Amino acid sequence: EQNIGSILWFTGLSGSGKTTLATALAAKLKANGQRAYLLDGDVLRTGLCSDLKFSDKDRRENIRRAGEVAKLLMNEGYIVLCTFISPFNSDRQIVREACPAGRFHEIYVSTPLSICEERDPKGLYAKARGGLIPLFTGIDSPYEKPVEPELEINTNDYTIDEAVNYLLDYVLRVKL
Ligand code: GGZ
Repeated sequence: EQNIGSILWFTGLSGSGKTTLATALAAKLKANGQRAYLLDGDVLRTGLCSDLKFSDKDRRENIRRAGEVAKLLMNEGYIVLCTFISPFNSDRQIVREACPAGRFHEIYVSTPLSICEERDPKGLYAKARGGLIPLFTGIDSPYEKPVEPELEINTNDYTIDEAVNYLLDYVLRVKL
């Protein structure tokens, strides 16, 4: 049982807290002796997906590649924490359906746009509002909320520690 992998798929707007939460959760899982691997949008986009931009078509291809890599790692027994905006329900659904039942867990990081924009850690929202970044998610490119996510967390309502413990409780409850 210990070696069955799974995918924790974090979806949400830029600046919603996906990477922060997944990084902290991965550290806790590793400290518990579990094999965890963080697959992050920003990282993939500098390498495997460096040919892709932000059209709907490129985002779709980005998620397809991310899903394929995640499956390889899952099949080696890893808990794969994926952090991609992944704005389209259909793309997330394709990855879900390619996983054995119960191995894909969709975590909706539902921090509202207003908060993400207020945080603006990289100044991207300001640039997008100023017309310097076209097709920015939430501004002039859509984000489709998950229909039935396994978990939802609005990072504006909790400290990072609280949020990570909430995720850890879930991981224990579903026995990953
Ligand atoms: C959305 C963009 C864009 C546009 C650059 N739209 O907050 P970040 O900076 O660090 O994370 C965002 C990242 C999104 O990459 P993903 O691979 O997760 O996107 S998707 O799943 O939609 O393929 C953001 C930055 O790239 N970024 N331009 N136009 N985010």
